[in-house]
Amino acid sequence: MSERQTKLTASHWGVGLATIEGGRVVSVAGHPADPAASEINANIPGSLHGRARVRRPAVRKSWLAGRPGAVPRGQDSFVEVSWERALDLIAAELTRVRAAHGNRGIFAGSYGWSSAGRFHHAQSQLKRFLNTIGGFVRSEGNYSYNAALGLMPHIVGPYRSHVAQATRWPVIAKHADLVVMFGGMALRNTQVSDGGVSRHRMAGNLAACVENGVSFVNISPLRSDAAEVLRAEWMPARPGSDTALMLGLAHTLLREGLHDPAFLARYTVGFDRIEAYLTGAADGVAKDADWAEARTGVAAERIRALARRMAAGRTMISVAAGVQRTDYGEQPMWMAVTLAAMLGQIGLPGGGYTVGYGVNANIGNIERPFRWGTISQGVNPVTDFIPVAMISEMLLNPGGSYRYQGETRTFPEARLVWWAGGNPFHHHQDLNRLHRAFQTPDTVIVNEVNWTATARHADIVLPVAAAQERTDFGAGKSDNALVPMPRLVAPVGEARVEYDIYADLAARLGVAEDFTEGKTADGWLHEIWELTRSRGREKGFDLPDWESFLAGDVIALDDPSPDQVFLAGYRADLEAHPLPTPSGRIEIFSETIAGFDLPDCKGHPAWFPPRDLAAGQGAAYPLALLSGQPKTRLHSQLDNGAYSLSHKVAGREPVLIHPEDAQARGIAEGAVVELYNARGRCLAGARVTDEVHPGCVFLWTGAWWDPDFAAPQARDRHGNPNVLTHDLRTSSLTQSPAAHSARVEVRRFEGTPPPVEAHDPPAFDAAP
Ligand SMILES: Nc1nc2c(c(=O)[nH]1)N[C@H]1C(S)=C(S)[C@@H](COP(=O)(O)OP(=O)(O)OC[C@H]3O[C@@H](n4cnc5c(=O)[nH]c(N)nc54)[C@H](O)[C@@H]3O)O[C@H]1N2
Ligand SMILES: Nc1nc2c(c(=O)[nH]1)N[C@H]1C(S)=C(S)[C@@H](COP(=O)(O)OP(=O)(O)OC[C@H]3O[C@@H](n4cnc5c(=O)[nH]c(N)nc54)[C@H](O)[C@@H]3O)O[C@H]1N2
Ligand SMILES: [Mo]
Repeated sequence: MSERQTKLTASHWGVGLATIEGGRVVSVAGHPADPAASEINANIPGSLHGRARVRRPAVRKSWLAGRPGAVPRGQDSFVEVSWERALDLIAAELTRVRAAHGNRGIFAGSYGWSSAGRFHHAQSQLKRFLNTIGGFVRSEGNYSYNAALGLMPHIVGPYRSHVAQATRWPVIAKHADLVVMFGGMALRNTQVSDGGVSRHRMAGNLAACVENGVSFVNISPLRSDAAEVLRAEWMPARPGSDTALMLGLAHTLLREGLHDPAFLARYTVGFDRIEAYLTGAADGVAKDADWAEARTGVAAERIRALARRMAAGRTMISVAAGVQRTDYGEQPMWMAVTLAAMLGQIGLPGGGYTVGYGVNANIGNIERPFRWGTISQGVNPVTDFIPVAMISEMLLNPGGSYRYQGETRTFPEARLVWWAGGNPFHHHQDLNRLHRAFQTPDTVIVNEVNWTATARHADIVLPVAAAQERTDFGAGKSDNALVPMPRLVAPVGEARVEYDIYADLAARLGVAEDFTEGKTADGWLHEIWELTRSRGREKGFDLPDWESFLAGDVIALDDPSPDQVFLAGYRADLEAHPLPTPSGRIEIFSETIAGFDLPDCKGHPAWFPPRDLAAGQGAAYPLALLSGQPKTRLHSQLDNGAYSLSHKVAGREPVLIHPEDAQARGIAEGAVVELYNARGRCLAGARVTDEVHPGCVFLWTGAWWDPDFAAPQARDRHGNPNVLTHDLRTSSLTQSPAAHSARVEVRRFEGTPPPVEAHDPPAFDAAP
């Protein structure tokens, strides 16, 4: 009989208790101390030991044969090779590209979440390695809240630190009367936090708000973006129309004298400009509630009533990150800040605004008490970067120019692309365009656990150990706990720990000592733990030594500021605590942004209709496509696990469609449907539900892209929304992804639907 063991493991969705038997992980349960453990854990066994694992290094057949263009990337077969051969090929290619093009020819932005674990962080390891040989072109920002990262410093201050300073939910429970949620506050998203989450507190904290009589309004196309316990009033507005709705609210406050002129005068600059825009003095159009009704579909009387309610008590305005992942996504945030300033409650407990509640498990619930130890990525001598969502632009337009933060910049020419820990063929928009873009480099290298669509677009694929196959420790970027991550099982096939791969490559390139500093992975773990321990000691925490920690349980530390109120210091004394903006105040009008003279972002918040609608696509493609984060997995990770598979419909990703829209198209629950527009098409399984607003369809992100290159528009058989989304950015201010703004039409799929092949490995061939 094989031995049965239980060990801890950490992931972005929480602490798991894994049962190991016969060298396999057979189940993963939540930690008993977690009040709302995530079911995503149930995906781990099936995915970890699944058919899709990359088991041996593999090289694309045409590339290996020296005819790289013979078959397009993503459509070619692979030849498995030894580690020696794969690393020799990479070392030779790195040397060639650096000699011919310099390190500016290497693009290794490598955006993606990879896995939890302080040391074996895929991106950090790759970047550290490349920095020892002269660096690489990086990417800036993220797909999550890029417009916030780019806009907020101009108008209030740095976004990341402001999110860390978000008012705590227990404070809201105690002081707020009303929470107005643009984009809702989806509990499904609060399963996750970057780097890990030890306890899921959000559901409990929201329940406490309701017990204390706080009311919630859910302004979102999806009713379930508000947890049922909130008994929220649902006020669905047309996707992409939040700025218009907020302008209508602001106009009502102004006209009825419900705003706070004293607050505006003392704490903000530029209110006169938005006032002129609201009244129509600036452009002849009053942005009143009737004007807003025409753009949002929300009745003018409802808008007026909400404005009065917001002014009558303590109101928290919340904007979900999803709302800024839209065309002109900077505007609803800027307008939310303006609206909160008009109410005059910024800096008061339970009042003001927050962009990002619900974006992860910890915002407003907990913070880390100090910075955990980490491995240095070294110094990158290449200063070039691209905004993260311009990957296709860069690959298709080398040398081309673009605007970003007021600058005019030039795309570098990427000859070698290296991705470790991300899945652009899940995360980027307009995948058919990305497929074309990925044909342009000389060489693509991908380190992967699984045969994702991105791995299939590589010339060289390196099989890497999954998080459960290596020893590490977990510590979330916004969490208060340290989690031992002992290795649970040996890596499958020939998969290796990435640190060891780079150490071997560094030796081939003569920089072994620079990369390893003479240490093994285990040596680094000791060092990073000691660094964490000493930082803890400075804050009065007494942490055990590495061996005791690794053998023990989760260590939870105290919340550094449980009573936190966002911008309370600024409100109390703005001379002592000015904001880090040019004026030191909240900038309702920004001279800086106005000075950039951009067509798609003015000096004050303004209304721009969504692009596809403005371009007249509304008639051909009458449905708004929303593509939020999936409840059953993290992005594309673990899509081949049991929990994710259990929610598929007819073997495909479910698409939520309102009964009226379904009936008009003859679509029944459970049917296979085809979603299409000018950019692409995909199959999905119909879930007919009034949870989604009429005129909107909702397709979760993360179903592994399964293109059928023989079908029109390389039809995806599985239901990946990014074959339908456009990859235009929010605006030329921040160049952020705008995935939530797309239009589609849906029809019943006639005939026998083709099988989904995305969870199988690609075709393998003998050496050419
Ligand atoms: N349409 C649409 N698109 C979206 C979004 C949306 O709302 N709508 N959301 C966007 C957002 S917010 C985000 S953050 C992105 C997420 O996009 P990604 O972060 O790229 O998505 P993941 O599926 O988490 O990809 C991580 C990959 O890393 C691999 N991996 C895991 N561990 C390791 C490791 O240790 N080493 C290596 N080398 N690989 C590893 C996994 O197998 C997986 O393929 O998607 C974006 N895309
Ligand atoms: N289970 C799970 N949790 C996750 C993740 C995951 O993959 N799985 N990913 C994590 C990551 S990386 C991130 S960045 C966060 C993302 O967190 P969010 O950005 O908050 O999540 P989304 O699901 O993209 O969007 C939230 C909601 O916004 C609504 N919405 C979309 N467009 C509009 C609009 O124009 N107006 C209004 N009012 N509402 C709109 C949609 O109904 C959607 O459900 O989630 C994190 N949490
Ligand atoms: Mo994200």
